[in-house]
Amino acid sequence: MITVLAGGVGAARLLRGLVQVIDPASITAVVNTGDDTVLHGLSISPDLDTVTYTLSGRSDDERGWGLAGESWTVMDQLATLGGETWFRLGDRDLATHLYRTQRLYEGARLSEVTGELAQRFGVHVTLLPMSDDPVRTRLTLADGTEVGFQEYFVFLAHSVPVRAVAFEGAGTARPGPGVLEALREAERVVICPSNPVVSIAPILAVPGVRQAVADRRADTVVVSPLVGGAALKGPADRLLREMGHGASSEGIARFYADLAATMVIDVSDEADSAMVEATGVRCVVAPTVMANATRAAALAKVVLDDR
Ligand code: FO1
Repeated sequence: MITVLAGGVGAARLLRGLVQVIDPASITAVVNTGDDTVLHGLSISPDLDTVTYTLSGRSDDERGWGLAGESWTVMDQLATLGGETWFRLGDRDLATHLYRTQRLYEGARLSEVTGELAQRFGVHVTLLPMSDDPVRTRLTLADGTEVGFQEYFVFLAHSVPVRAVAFEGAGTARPGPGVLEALREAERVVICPSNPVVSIAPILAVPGVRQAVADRRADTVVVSPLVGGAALKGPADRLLREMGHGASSEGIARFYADLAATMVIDVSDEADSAMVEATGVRCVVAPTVMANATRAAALAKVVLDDR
């Protein structure tokens, strides 16, 4: 079994590569729920949905979230009513949130609902929420105001400086069912090229998870989310700098030094490999920009085969 720590888009891309190279049923994804939010009374789990939709082949890859061929009738009507429409919920996507909200209301756990949705979407990778307990990423902006993740990422278009990041509820959250076992039993643990500060860190903040990954350091490989010191999408480079880690291959290596023995960096960053190795992390250089499924499969091979 291969176990991956997954955020949103970057993780979905690598998973799409992994399922081409090995049996999807042999892959378990521990997915970030720190982005989860309640809007219009609906329970929304963006990273779980992005991974589910992408693996089902029904995601809108252009947009990076939600479903392909989406219509926006409800959002348009809500706008005429003066409702909140800054967080765009497509008509089909809404069905997912209605289903999840109803099941949670009936007392089902997020992990159960995630399994039901994965099954309905024909996804054979095992998707595990990092926790069934609520963990919410909160950001304190440079001006002192505190906002929820989606307010930062969408409403503010992550275009504001951040002073601190916290994961509300992490202290009392329990690892989701199967999470620690998946980390202990995996032949290989893969940390996906998701945002280290707000997509991977919340997973590691769930008590027991960081240690479980550290215990597997020799078998853990991380794919850098940066290419040339920049994120391909989203605020990873800015947040890494703002949190004092540095937006570089070396900064990423230090961020994960006690968790992963190996790091994959892009060919354009080949010159960084000596510095990465100086941090005690073995460096593998390969194309990490997953522009299409073929490139994703090639990177998946590197991630799996290299020991
Ligand atoms: N991202 C946006 O930039 N704008 C949106 O309106 C938006 C809506 C949305 C709805 C459902 C969903 O699952 C994701 C959505 N996202 C949107 C992406 C979301 O903010 C990110 O996927 C994560 O939270 C960060 O990876």
